[in-house]
Amino acid sequence: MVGDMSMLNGKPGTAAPAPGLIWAETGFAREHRNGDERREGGPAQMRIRIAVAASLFLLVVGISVPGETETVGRSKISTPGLEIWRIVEPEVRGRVKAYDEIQFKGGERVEIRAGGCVQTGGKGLTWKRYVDPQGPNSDRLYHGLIRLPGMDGLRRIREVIGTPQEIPRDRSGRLELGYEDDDYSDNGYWGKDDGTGGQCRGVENAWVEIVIIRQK
Ligand SMILES: [Ca+2]
Repeated sequence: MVGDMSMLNGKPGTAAPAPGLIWAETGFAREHRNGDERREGGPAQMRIRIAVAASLFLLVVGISVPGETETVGRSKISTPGLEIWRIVEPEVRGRVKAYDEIQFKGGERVEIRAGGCVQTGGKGLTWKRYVDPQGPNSDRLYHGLIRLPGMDGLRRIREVIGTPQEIPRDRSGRLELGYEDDDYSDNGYWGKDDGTGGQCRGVENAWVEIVIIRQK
């Protein structure tokens, strides 16, 4: 799919917009409406946002798409110096899953965004927010997890959202995403409901975006 301009033919409101446009629309929309995301105003943050805005602008107007790839549940936009991954419906049926195609090198800066809801299983309304779950046992369960090279172990995604992460210079490796639960067998994205206490009413299925500033 690299450089395939046919991917850009979809228009908002048509039955099957191009995947890249879905991304652009949802990415911008989330900047303004998703309470899971915290924003900071530092120079690094600004640099990332400018880079992302520039790449999405090029994508939307169709001037140039340096590289776009898509596999089931994952898509990537890459430009020189920048790579953006979107993972739709991250795995929640196990403690941890490695994403081998998403690789980091020492010195790279990474921004993480995430949101949406997950089926956690059980009786009644059982969907919960992926980043900031609420309801019984949500103090110890139901959080989406992440591990980047250099992290001692899995961390809750909510702890790293909005704070640019830097990969230690002597480390490299792949992305790992995980999930907290005491029964993984009934998890997934089936049987959508409004969630415990209505926390998932009108909320999409879980997603994670990884923005990587490549070292020159
Ligand atoms: Ca469960």
